[in-house]
Amino acid sequence: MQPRAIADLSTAERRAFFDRDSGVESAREDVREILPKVREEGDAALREFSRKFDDVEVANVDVTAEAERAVDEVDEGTLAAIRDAIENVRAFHERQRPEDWRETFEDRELGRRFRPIERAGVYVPGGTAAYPSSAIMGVVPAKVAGVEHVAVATPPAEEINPVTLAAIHEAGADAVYSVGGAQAIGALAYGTETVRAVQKIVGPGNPWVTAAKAEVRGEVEIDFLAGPSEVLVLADGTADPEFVAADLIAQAEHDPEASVVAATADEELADAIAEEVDRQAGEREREELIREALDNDASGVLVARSMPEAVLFAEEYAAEHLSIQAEDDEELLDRITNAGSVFLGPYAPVAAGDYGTGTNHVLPTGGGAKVHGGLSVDQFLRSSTVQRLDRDSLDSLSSTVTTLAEAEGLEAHAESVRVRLRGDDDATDTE
Ligand code: HSO
Ligand code: ZN
Repeated sequence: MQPRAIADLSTAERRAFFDRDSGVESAREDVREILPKVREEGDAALREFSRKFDDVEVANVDVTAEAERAVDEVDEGTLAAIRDAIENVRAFHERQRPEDWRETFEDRELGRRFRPIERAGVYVPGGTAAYPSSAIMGVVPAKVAGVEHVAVATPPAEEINPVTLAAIHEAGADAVYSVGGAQAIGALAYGTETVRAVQKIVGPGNPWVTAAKAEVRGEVEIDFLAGPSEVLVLADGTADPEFVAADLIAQAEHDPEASVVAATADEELADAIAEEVDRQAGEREREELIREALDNDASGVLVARSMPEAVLFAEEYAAEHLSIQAEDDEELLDRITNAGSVFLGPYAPVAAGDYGTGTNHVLPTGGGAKVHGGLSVDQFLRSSTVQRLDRDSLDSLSSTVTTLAEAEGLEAHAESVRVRLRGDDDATDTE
């Protein structure tokens, strides 16, 4: 891996970093064939697609009881780690729960109340790795929000990973379905004989899952489109190249399409990071996958002429994970607005947030951090606004309301105010 100067990047090279293609567009056509079949044929379609795409003959689509039993199959150490992660994620997400409030504005009592949606679906990916951690990240916030029915869909297998099943159960899922891919999203969106339709679907997945989420959006709510993992490390001369390289490699092992970037104004550090990346990649179990991600056009070690130039690059990139390994990390963070989750200092590897600090790892990718944040409790809540007026507060507002109502030609609106205030003078007279 050769460091490159940001100033020397061609327009096409810059675009590769900023317009990260998650492969979702090319999956859309397939998904448009899968979803209608699920809607029309229900469970039969789920079984057929599991046979076709996962090469599995699914006995029971509903594996809720298996998830409960899996807890006994998992060794003690793993179960303890699952429970510790759940505790940390719960504690952080409890803190996000908004309070209902009422306040007086002049003489009007106004407020907001928050109530959970009733039914949520969480997609837990399978694939080349198992993702018990993603089960925790999806289910726990929904439960903390108070969602009554939280369903999980995860791809079928001869034997579904017991650690994934145990994590799904321990996190508090109410129903677990053995179905993956676009068909899982269809099942959660439309419902089948076995699968209960939900109101909102969250969680990461492969391009077919993501394309299916894009397709059902409108009929059900979704969190956002989450593609391959990304990390951008902003580093200064104080950073340890070994740590920076390890963070790049860790996210690279997720996906050949992962985008991993280090940006620094220190040329020597850039060389050291690039060397470390090459060396460490050779020592990793998933070396081949890692090297593919490192060769990706959206990955690289970049040299800026100054830290402000590196910051500008980070802002435009809008990383899913932003790691700042620099002496003035807080000052650098002050200048950043676009980032899904931020990791400050040399001892905050992204992997800590992936599994256990308590923050959520379901985060916007592909620049999505410019417009929304990661999965959180409020995404499972909706709010109602509340107002209470007494006769005096209506009186003081009446001219504003009746004037605007008449300007809109909505005389009955104005009258609904006047009818309440008629005889107002009498009322004051008799006081
Ligand atoms: N880094 C991934 C989440 C994950 N890492 C799951 C390990 N397991 C996307 O944020
Ligand atoms: Zn990760």
